[in-house]
Amino acid sequence: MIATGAGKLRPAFGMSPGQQVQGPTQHAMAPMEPKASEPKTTGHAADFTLQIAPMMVELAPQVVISTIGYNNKVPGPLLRMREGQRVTIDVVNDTDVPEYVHWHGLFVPSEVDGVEEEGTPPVPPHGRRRYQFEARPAGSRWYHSHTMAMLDLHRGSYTGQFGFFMIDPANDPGHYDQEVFLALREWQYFLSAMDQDEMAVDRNDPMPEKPAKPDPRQNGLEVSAPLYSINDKMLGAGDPLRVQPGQRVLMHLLNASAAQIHRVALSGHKFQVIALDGNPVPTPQPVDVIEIAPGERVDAIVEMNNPGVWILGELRNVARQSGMGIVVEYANQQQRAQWTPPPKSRWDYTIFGTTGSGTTAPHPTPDETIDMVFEKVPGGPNGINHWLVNGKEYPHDREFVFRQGRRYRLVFHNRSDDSHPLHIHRHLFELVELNGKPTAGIKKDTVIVPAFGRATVDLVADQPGLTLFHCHMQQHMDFGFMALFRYV
Ligand SMILES: [Cu+2]
Repeated sequence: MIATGAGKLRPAFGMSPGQQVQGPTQHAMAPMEPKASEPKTTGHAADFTLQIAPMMVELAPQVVISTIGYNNKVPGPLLRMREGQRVTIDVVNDTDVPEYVHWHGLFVPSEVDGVEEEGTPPVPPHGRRRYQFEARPAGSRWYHSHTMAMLDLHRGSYTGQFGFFMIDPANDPGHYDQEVFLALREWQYFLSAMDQDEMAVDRNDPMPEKPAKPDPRQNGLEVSAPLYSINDKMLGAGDPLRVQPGQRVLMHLLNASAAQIHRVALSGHKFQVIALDGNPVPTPQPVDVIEIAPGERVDAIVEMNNPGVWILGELRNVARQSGMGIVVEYANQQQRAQWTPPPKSRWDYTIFGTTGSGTTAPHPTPDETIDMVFEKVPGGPNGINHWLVNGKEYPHDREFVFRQGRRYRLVFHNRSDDSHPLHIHRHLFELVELNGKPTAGIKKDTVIVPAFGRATVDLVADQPGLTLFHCHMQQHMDFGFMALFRYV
């Protein structure tokens, strides 16, 4: 998905045929309607329509998979609008099962957040539902299916139901020459005891939550996949990303995977990271490698200052050779695409923040601290790993409670040997500490808590309504790794 034109907004996108950007239609905004489930009663046309239906994806010549997608595209149509705009989205469900479309990273009420646990009504099978909300905050958001999949690896985030949702700020800083949207994905998920996600854990890492004795139980099944892509194409199968020397390319990276944390590099280049989860960082920094977990977004500018033909791809050879990459081709360069492994580097969110110096505490004192402890139950029914939040699988007898206007400090204790991307709905949090390293100013909605690690985040409870919290790996979420916050 490539959009050209420096910072220009809709509708002037140079996209491949059939890949049309949906822009809001111009019309007078109707007053808010009652919760619409009957489209006949709605007074005006929607700004966007998403149709959920089975589809085929040609990942490469002669490699075609079947999945469920939005508008017969993977990713679905780019939904783009101005911050604060009131948006109406009709969702048509041409499948046999109820669906939920979740607007990830937006401040929207529970009734339209697209989450069953929060009380959003489903889009019924062969029916439709209208979602209406105000688009905010500005930044790289996304939308995706939020149904439970359990043992059905052809539902929820295992499918192609995901897309980019860009909310442009009132003042677009856009100092770039080209903008690209890159969604990382795997396909044809299966269950296996081999954990592909496992990245060599650095034994020197602080592991503040590591128990004294290792768990003797046999590990259970996790989700793996044989095929990888960026957007809908395996490495080499799609059009290259064509660039000119001297260009500044703004890359919107999204990990739309159901299961895997990815690390990517662009041979011969650095990424200047400017935003995490769509939120500008206090200290933009150049990095060789971006690590991005399911649910996360990273916006980075790449200075095209090294003419050639290069591969932007996953660091693990198996993932890149199975498709996770895209060729970056400078004008008038014809050689074979090159992959050169990046210098060894460690992803560290805190380098993009500000550090508290001396006596000035960068974070206001929280009104309350909530400790959340995450543990794995290896194996279990069907050999699947199960997950506990404070000793219990979801649902919990007593939910976690927010009082409106209060400032909360959430401390995530990961007592498992996997890293987990933890996501909270309808709110942003600020990273306070990661494995003992303090930081400030980094606003996110999803954070990787490393294996046996600890992350502390602050959040102001200012979005009344049920609020779901979960690991963004579909299988972990389905098998216990969820909690519900309730406002009192
Ligand atoms: Cu997880």
